[in-house]
Amino acid sequence: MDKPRVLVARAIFPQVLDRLREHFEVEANPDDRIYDHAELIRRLQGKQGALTTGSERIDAEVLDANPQLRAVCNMAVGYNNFDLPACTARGVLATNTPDVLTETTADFGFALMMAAARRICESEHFLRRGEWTRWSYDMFVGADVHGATLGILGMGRIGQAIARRGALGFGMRVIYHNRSRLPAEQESPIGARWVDKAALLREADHLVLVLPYGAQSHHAIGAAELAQMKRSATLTNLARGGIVDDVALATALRDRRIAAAGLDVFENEPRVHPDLLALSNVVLTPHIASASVATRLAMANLAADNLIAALGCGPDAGRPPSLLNPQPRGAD
Ligand code: 8YV
Repeated sequence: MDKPRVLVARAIFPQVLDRLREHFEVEANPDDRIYDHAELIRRLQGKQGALTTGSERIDAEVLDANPQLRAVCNMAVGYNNFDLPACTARGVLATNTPDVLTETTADFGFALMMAAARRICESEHFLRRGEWTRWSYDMFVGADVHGATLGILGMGRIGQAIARRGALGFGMRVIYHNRSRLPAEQESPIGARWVDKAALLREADHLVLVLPYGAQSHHAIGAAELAQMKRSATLTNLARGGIVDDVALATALRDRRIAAAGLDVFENEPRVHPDLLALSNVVLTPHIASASVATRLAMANLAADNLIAALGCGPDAGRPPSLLNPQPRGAD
């Protein structure tokens, strides 16, 4: 019997490609080109499955042009690049990579928050420019992290992992806002307290954004929200561009409405708004929160496990480990 055909839309670890080749006829992308929508649609012709990343948009147009497609497996926990209802309506299994990146992403979020609070990048650039000639009492004074109030918007797995680091490692008081409150047994070990969004903005010394992106969270942090924050506060966005209004944030940082920010994601990434690039009180990183070797390998392997199982192969045949649409039409 012919092996099913799959597209691996971006370059991934060769050993993961080898695993996929045991089950599938694989079209890979060794040059790691980013396909535009038309090319993605064309390359999916005749493919039963796809391993995608955040750069591939899987929408109704892609699905309707490829009715043979049965599974789309994202190498990311976020899946705002998928039109999930459109997948479900067409019986296409959709999967993501939760859990394997939680701790790595939380480490990075903490690092970004600390870099912003303690002005690590700004002071390093100053030193490299040869401007460090003497000590002074107020040189690069920033905000303490230990003992401060950590505010978390979006208390999912990654939010909770950041809260644990703050509470248990740095003696921080943790407040959070989320659609649903955590059960008491999850709140109490870290002393986390649910507050409404206004209180979160008002009380946080360091606000970290870890909520999913969608129509409801678009510009969840804009000029009005930034105006409610402490002038000494920092803002860290690990989640998705578009949750923060980048122009409003650049204005708030320029006017010292808030003290500093750490951003791993941007509204039009990989393009970064020039107003942000021009500021020294913002730490900018290129969407690398999950980028440890071990975690990226685990993400690629989980995406492969999902694809293998979704197309009826391997030990989990028919039961992909992280299925997003448990009951797609016609999938049983
Ligand atoms: C990915 C991410 O690296 O998992 C996510 O949602 O944002 C990152 O870990 C990126 O989306 C590439 O797919």
